[in-house]
Amino acid sequence: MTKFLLIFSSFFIAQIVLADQPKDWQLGFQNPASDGMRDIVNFHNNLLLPIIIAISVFVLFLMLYACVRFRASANPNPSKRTHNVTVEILWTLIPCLILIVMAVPSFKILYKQDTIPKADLTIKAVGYQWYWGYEYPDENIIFDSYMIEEKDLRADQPRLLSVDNEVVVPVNKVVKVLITANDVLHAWALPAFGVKRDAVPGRINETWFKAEKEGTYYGQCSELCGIKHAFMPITVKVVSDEDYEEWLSEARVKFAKEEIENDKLKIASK
Ligand SMILES: [Cu+2]
Repeated sequence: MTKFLLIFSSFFIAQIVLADQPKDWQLGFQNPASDGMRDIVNFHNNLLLPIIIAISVFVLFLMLYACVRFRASANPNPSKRTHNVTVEILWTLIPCLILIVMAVPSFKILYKQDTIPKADLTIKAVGYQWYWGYEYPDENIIFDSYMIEEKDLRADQPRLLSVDNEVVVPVNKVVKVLITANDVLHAWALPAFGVKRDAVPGRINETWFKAEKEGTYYGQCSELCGIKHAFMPITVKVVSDEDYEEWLSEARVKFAKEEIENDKLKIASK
């Protein structure tokens, strides 16, 4: 019994520690890593779930009650009634009220997500068939982010979610994400931050997040975009300010925008 409890509790502890990616047999959301996602989880757990459970239980009760109470043997002469004004008003009004009760907090969350606070840094994500390209416009950094093939994965890298070049952002900073696409519709989505925006060719969408704890977070393209739609994951590494500065200084050299463009020009002129 103790052994069972140990295994059982370690399962939950593991869930808390490695909370940034989908798990086998997972139920519900990933653990939130931003304020926005916490709002979504609270809305779902404290309002939607109780309403869903109450309605399901009520409907089940009605069905069972009707089956027993109005069964043919107990009710040889069936009622001929077709209308009942009171019941009709009630079953229109009550669902309307339930919808209003749900809509108010839901809109609050939507508007909160929509107002972008003053950004500490901006990144641009561009969807391609089938990988993501990233730009740090203020730092002159540009790079592509491809999924790592299964055979090349390290032991700590999750399958279908790891990429060669991760997006790196500092912890507790407002990150504004500009999202667009270069060919077809894609969507940049990161469940732990509560972020999902369509990437539309010829148009720039905006969203934001403020990651509250360091770690690696995984997301996927969430708009059916072609045959390799499932193979263009998103990996965001949230690091301390010092680590971010260190990464920046390396990335400014490794992913320098001008140099890449000059190289392209050189190749074109040859
Ligand atoms: Cu896509």
